Amino acid sequence: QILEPQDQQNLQKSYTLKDWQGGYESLHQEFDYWIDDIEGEIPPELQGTLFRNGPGLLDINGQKLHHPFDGDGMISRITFTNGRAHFRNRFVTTAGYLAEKKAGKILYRGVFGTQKLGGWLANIFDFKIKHIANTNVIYWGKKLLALWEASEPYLLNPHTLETLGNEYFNGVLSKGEAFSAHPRIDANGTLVNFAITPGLSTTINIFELNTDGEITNKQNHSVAGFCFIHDFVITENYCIFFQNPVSFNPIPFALGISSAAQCIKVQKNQPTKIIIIPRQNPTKKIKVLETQAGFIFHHVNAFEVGNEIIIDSICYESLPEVEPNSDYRETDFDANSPGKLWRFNLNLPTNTVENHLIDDRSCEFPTMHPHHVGKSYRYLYTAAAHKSTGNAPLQAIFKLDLELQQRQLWSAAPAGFIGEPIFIPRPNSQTEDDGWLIALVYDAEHHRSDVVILDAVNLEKGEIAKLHLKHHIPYGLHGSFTPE
Ligand code: 3ON
Ligand code: FE
Repeated sequence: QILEPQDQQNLQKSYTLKDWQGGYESLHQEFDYWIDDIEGEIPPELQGTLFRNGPGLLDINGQKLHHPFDGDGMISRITFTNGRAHFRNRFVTTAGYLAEKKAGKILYRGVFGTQKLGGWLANIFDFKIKHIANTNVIYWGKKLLALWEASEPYLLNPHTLETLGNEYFNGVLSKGEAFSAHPRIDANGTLVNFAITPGLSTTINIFELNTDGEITNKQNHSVAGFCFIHDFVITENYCIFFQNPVSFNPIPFALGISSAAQCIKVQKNQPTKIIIIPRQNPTKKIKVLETQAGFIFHHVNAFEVGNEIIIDSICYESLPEVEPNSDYRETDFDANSPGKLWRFNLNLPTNTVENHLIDDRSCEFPTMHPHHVGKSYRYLYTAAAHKSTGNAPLQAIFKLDLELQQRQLWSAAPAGFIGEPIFIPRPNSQTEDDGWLIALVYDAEHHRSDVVILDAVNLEKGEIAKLHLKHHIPYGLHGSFTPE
């Protein structure tokens, strides 16, 4: 059979597995320098600091972690000032990080499959999981906080990135209490966050923090069944949670055979429960609607229109395998289902949900204008695959105009691999997409990372500036920008 040229192109991959794997090497060194290897020009109006978090170590003294989500949190800080940029990175010195560094071996079980050496016998009945701080980092109320959803935040010095201890918000959190890695800041400048304490029934806590970084309100709710909820959305009046259709069998975890997350199985044909909790007036009842959504890690945004709530989310048909004997470095992208953007329309009077696919492209780490959180919005940005269909590593930034259904793509393929983009509004901007997108791009050709700055109005004109770091940064999770 003779293939048409476009089919041949489609068969060709935009990446090699070997190039992609390079971004999963540990970074041991802690750096502190002005970036001087720059292509293009840093916009002088771009002033402030970008903080990023993610696993910095993918092994402990050569013993490989089973999954990147088990890696110790490392904070990177890029400060933009008067057209220059400064880089610094530092590990969050959690108790577990320090103990394993000293011992030179894995001492704890990780949530996503990392085990102590010695097989199940070495892990049986060990329920102590390692508390890491690798998922997000926010600067709020003059506090720099490293977040991980299963326990309390770590407080860091925003300049030196030194770990100062845990943050309990004047005793509102108790020791070991969860505080999620996905806070949302509403239009009034209130930070809203949640916490999940799973069990046979699950507790959902909702926190509101003022701009001084104090918790001013804490609600508790109990919902039926086990929950794995990584992210949520807010609107003016509601907090909304998608209870993924999963079952949890803790026995293999107790017996030392597998980790907690490996005991979670997606129940493909079960509905997702959408839990709608009023933000004010807690006497108003919680509403639970049902839909078919597969598995969700991240939402983009939500907003109310009349009696409807509209929510945009990234949905997977199933969870990627984290099986005990698998190696994430050998991921067969074609065998996993891609994350795709869906819109959910919740009709509150009729208790019905409609959903539709927004775009077929594989994507993850969505973002948008910070002032439109919980409100209607027009532009969505996300890391995405280079090609418009199929599952592949994130190599591109995709912009969607939800109003005019227009799309733009900036791609770093074949040797570039991308993490979460952050949208930074231009000071005094008048339109929603007037600003910059900044992302870390792992360049496999030079085994180093670049800080890439794009004009969010037009991604396709190419990068405004590309800042070459002296080293790579392992693929990260989330981060945030502060104009301070
Ligand atoms: O038994 C419970 C179950 C459970 C899963 C107890 C629990 C609370 C300890 C728990 C813990 C959950 C945790 C710690 C989740 C952490 C998640 C995390 C660190 C990251 C999630 C990232 C999500 C995505 C979609 C990343 C995508 C990355 C790429 C596409 C490639 O770079
Ligand atoms: Fe996340």
